[in-house]
Amino acid sequence: MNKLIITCAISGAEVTKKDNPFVPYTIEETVREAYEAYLAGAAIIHLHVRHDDGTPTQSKTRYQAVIDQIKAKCPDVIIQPSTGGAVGMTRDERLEPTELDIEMATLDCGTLNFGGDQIFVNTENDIKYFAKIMKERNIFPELECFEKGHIDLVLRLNKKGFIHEPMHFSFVLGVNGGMTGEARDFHFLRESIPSHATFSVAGIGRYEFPLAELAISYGGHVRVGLEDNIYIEKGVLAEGNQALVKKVVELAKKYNREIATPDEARQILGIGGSHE
Ligand code: KMH
Ligand code: ZN
Repeated sequence: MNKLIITCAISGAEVTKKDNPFVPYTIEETVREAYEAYLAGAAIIHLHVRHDDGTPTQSKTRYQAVIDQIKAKCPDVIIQPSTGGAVGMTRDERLEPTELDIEMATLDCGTLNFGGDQIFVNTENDIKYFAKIMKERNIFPELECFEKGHIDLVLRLNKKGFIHEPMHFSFVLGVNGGMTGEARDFHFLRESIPSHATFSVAGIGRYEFPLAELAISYGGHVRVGLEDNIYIEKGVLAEGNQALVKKVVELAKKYNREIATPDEARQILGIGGSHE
């Protein structure tokens, strides 16, 4: 089977040190978490940055400082800044990290409730705009889909020429307001994308490892990390992102999936090639 690309979502914008003290805020903490995840086998670091007090920010200056230090420790790792940011941020704020010299970023492909009164807004025009900017800046988008309707929208926008090949989907399942991450959901989504497209799963909370195992067994790729799940097992907090990545590496052994290096991940996804 193809090699397994592991992405580590080291911090996110919502989870806090109160939830798990290993959630990184400072530049030093963020670099440490990224490097440890890389050492364990993560080819891609999905990156959000925070101010030192934990407040999420999309400041390109902050991103640049973090990226420079991560790259100094592991130059080959793929850094994937978030363009989702945090709920309530403006389009331009969210797009700030795309002004940097980056090769990949997330592209959120639909609106959804995000718990309580929160709505994570990604209108059709937002998606077209984000896709256009990423294309112009030669940034490979990871297509974040939180439910089936988001995939349908991506496929429509692909047909109309707003979203380009090669398409790499991320099924983010288990958000309070999005689709659950049961096996039937996984199969429904996997069968809804073109056979030549690649996909990764990001299971939120208790869905993280069951979905990871399903994706591994069906040739997909996996995202784990404190952004998505703070526990290494039921009721036991993960002592950092590295532990979560190591658990995926162990699962991969069971299915004889080797772990992709960052350069192998670039090849599998088609990053850096000429995009149609
Ligand atoms: N923090 C969420 C509102 C992404 O990184 O692209 C959005 C998010 C998705 O985390
Ligand atoms: Zn994110």
